[in-house]
Amino acid sequence: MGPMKGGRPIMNTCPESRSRRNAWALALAVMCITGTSLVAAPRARADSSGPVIVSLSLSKYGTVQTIDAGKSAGVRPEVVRLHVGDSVVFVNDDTDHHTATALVGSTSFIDDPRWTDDALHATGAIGSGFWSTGDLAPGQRSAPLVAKKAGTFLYGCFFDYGAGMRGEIVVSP
Ligand SMILES: [Cu+2]
Repeated sequence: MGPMKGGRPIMNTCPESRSRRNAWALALAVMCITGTSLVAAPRARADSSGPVIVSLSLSKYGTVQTIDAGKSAGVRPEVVRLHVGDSVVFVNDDTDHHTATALVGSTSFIDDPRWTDDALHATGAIGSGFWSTGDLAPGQRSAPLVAKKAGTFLYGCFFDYGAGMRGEIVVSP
């Protein structure tokens, strides 16, 4: 196991669910012995990890933080850790429009990302060149952006980059 994904608690180690599983195993054994058929047994999803959520809000997270790539504000968490194949969803939790848009090829928050209006349209995937959530209205969620490649990928908001609205995505294999 690598680092924990998205800070989700690991659910399958709690003693209660383990004893419940044991009860199921016992019930199954009894049914096998008695020939009872098993109808629509509830099954846990094999992969319960959903997308990692990043909240965008300059009004909520206006305080500037310093991360590896430079100064960051308006995103939580400022640094997201994923594995290849995981996805991230950006949620606009603000009263203004925002984007999360790739700083392609940058290892630090450069002064001018030289974005065009392409940033306002949802496109791409993390680790394969340019990507953007597109323009997210207040309350809007982005489509899931899939991490395609290991590496460190920076992004910022098309509208508020100058105000420090920037974040970092670290993808491990
Ligand atoms: Cu913004």
